[in-house]
Amino acid sequence: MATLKQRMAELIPGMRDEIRSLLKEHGDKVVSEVSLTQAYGGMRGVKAMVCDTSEVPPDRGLLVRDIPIGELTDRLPEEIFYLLCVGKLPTAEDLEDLKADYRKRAEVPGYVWDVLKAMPADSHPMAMFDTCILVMQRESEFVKAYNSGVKKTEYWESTLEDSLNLLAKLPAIAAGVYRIRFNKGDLIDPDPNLDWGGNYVHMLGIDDPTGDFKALMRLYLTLHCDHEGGNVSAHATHCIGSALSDAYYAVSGGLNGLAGPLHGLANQECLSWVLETMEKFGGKPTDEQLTQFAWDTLNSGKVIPGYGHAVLRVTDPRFTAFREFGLKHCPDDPTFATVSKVYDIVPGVLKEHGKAKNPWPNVDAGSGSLLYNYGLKEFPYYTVLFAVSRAMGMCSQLLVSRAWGEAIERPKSLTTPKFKVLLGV
Ligand code: HAX
Repeated sequence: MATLKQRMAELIPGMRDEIRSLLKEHGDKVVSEVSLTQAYGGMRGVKAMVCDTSEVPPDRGLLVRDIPIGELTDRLPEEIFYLLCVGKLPTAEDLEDLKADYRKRAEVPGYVWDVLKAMPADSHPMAMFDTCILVMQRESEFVKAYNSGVKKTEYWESTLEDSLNLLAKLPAIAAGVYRIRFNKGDLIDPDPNLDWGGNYVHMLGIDDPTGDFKALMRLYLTLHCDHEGGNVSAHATHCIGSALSDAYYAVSGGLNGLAGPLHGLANQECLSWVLETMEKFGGKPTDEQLTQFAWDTLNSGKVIPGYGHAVLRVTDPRFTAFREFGLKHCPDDPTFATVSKVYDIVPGVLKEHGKAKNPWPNVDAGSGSLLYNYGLKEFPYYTVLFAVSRAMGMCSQLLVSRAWGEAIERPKSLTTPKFKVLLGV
């Protein structure tokens, strides 16, 4: 941790100065206007938040600290967390340091397993995962620091401690959720020689003789790391954190938002939609069959999971990265082949349907078929993988906000009659 903390300590004073002088000189300037449609429409497009870790230009997709995600696909998730926090990729030495630090912090408190085992057998894996994070809140270093009266300018240091303690444990917790929820037998100890993503596969206990599943997991954890500040889970984490709730409260809360079907749960829904088509048509459907199935879904008032996006207006580069992985490693797998066919057909159907502003696939459209191919077949579990990764974005956003001392969130709401008065109607 020495180097990550050191690099952040070097960076933070300059960042604070920059923000302070920007606010001093330009604080009164208008950056966004809000229409009534936006107020009732999920605040879509309102520029009223700050996120310095990543950005999603609608025509390019995710940039992590200005680097397109497509250029980061061969990086380890550990490198991505460092990049999110510091704005630069780590040197080989910095990376080794962070990996060693994760190893030291990886042990999960025994009471977490007791809580997991006490949960009802049909609990959703996301509810189990989020509960584990929440139950560890008592470990918070931030709470101890806050209660002992540390200065506001130092809040980020104990937030970094909480973030690292939390992230280091997530693969073991997530794997534990899998093994307990799906009756896979005893928990598996981590392998100290493996990295964060590789260890996750090892602890899931799914055979990986070629190492390809570990490669997929590293890619998965890298691709889902962050997606700017306004999506439901990032915004929820940010909002909770702005009350100076610690990282355990904030990340657990944000992940509850990720568990919604319009957000991270879409990856489980997506695979089930693909499998449904295959079951209905006895394998990979024809173009006509799939077109009809897509229309039937839309006509029954449902969305086609994995397609559309609140911000993106092109094919998600994260979908493209998964697709390239699939084309390289399992082009003939029937589920992957069906996902490819869906990609050929569904954008045309959505365009003709005329509602979705973005007819193209998002990150969730293809990942499930790859997990399925490697033997991770329990798709209600898929959002947990997303959550392990997204916790990196949540923690880094929390750290950066705390480092420059962001204010508690408190936008103004109005009643419908008050809006009418405001508009003179
Ligand atoms: N299928 C059918 N209709 C769709 C659609 C889809 N895939 N995507 C959008 N629409 C519809 C919307 O439901 C909306 O209809 P109404 O006017 O009747 O409400 C209309 O098109 C306009 O929506 P939009 O402005 O294009 O999209 P939003 O910003 O409102 O919503 C969503 C973005 C991602 C929620 C939406 O595209 C959707 O529901 N997609 C399917 C679910 C999904 O894949 N979610 C995962 C997104 C990525 C993510 O966050 N992962 O975590």
